Amino acid sequence: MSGTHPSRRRFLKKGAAAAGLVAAPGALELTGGSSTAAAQAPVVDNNAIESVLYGRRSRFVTTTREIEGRSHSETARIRPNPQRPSARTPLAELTGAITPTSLHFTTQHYYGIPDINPAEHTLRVEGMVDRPLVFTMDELRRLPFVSRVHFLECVGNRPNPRGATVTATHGRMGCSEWTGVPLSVLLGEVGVRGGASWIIAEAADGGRHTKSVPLAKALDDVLVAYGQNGEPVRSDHGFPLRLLVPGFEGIYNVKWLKRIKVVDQPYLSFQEHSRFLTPDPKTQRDSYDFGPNSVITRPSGAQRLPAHGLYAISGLAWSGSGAVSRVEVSTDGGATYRGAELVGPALPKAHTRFCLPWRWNGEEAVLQSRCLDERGQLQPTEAEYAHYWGLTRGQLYGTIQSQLGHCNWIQPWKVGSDGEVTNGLAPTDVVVDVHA
Ligand SMILES: Nc1nc2c(c(=O)[nH]1)N[C@H]1C(S)=C(S)[C@@H](COP(=O)(O)O)O[C@H]1N2
Ligand SMILES: [Mo]
Repeated sequence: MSGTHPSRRRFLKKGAAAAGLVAAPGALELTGGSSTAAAQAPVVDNNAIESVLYGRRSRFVTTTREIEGRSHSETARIRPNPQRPSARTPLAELTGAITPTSLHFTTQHYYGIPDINPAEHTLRVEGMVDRPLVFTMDELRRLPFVSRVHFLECVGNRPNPRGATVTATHGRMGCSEWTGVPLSVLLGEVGVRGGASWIIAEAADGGRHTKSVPLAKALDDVLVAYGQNGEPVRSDHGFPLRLLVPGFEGIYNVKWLKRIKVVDQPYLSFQEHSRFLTPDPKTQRDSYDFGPNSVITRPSGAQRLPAHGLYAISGLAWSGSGAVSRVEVSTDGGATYRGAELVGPALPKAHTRFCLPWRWNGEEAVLQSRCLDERGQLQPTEAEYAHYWGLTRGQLYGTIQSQLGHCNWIQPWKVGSDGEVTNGLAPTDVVVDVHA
């Protein structure tokens, strides 16, 4: 059409040329073969404004979380919505003690991740108190706060003979620096009445995730957290507000927190009830702090030692009771142990990285670690754990994790003479694995 403006014609021409470049299959063939990863990788401009405004990792770093399979009960009443992306931390790929927020495991039990506007979000603190209060996010940020490094672990983590990788056996945990208001400060503002002994924390998600926490714990080290690793808590971790209950099972750490009620007894909330499929759900009520635990992340399952020589045996140790005081590593399946170096500070109820130099001579080896915490508790072997609780191996692996309690026994990794690393636990017929 003659009326078309020249600049518009130029624009269309340019656009067509650009589209041609993108679409032309011959363009890539000129480079001598289109099948290399570099040729196929999306072009990422490290100098693009978006990359500078919010940093990106190199395109050569591609580690992601691992999506959980369909591990929940199929019972509609308990798990009403299949659209709940949950994922594990890729432990073998990480260094240091802090889990990058983007790779920190996540669990959504009910209606998925809510989209909460912080300007409209409030936290109500009420119940057996002198002055019930409603805090806006701005009001919470005005208050004295702390930052603490703590691990967060789902009770679904369990050493598992069928777990091919450390992500499969232990990937339902992460460790962040959490920032927020100590719950004791909020409880001080509202004034807890005599006779109160528990709090109930309730979420804003459709499923109303609700947990009872002993008042003594609430006054001790529980946080109402709005910060994670220096940023606002991410949506999948509870934006804009979550409860952080250091050392307790993940399920206590109520995300999208909207209400705290001070009460005089624990509630059998829907969340609490749905976990316990035994006739008497109260039997597990008293399981709180995770025990001493550790796992080797490198070398670990599905990795391969390419040659004889010097290796760092490295992993994570943690305890729900306090700081890690010592980690020991065995290369002979537990016959002998040596003390590992603790890399970085051993903070209470936080992941602590350990490292031990080891020269592999090409012979079969069984690598395993054990943690001693500041309370003097030592991580048990599978046999010691089973003996202590009077369980058979079949029960250890055939029982839903949340009914067993805290599965903190030692996870061995076997190094073959070919360098292949596999699970060092003896095989079992049945493994029940529920992402609790
Ligand atoms: N509101 C709400 N809070 C929740 C859950 C949930 O489904 N809804 N899952 C709990 C469980 S079982 C775990 S293990 C942790 C996981 O926290 P994360 O997703 O930040 O890793 O959140 C807990 N808090
Ligand atoms: Mo969990």
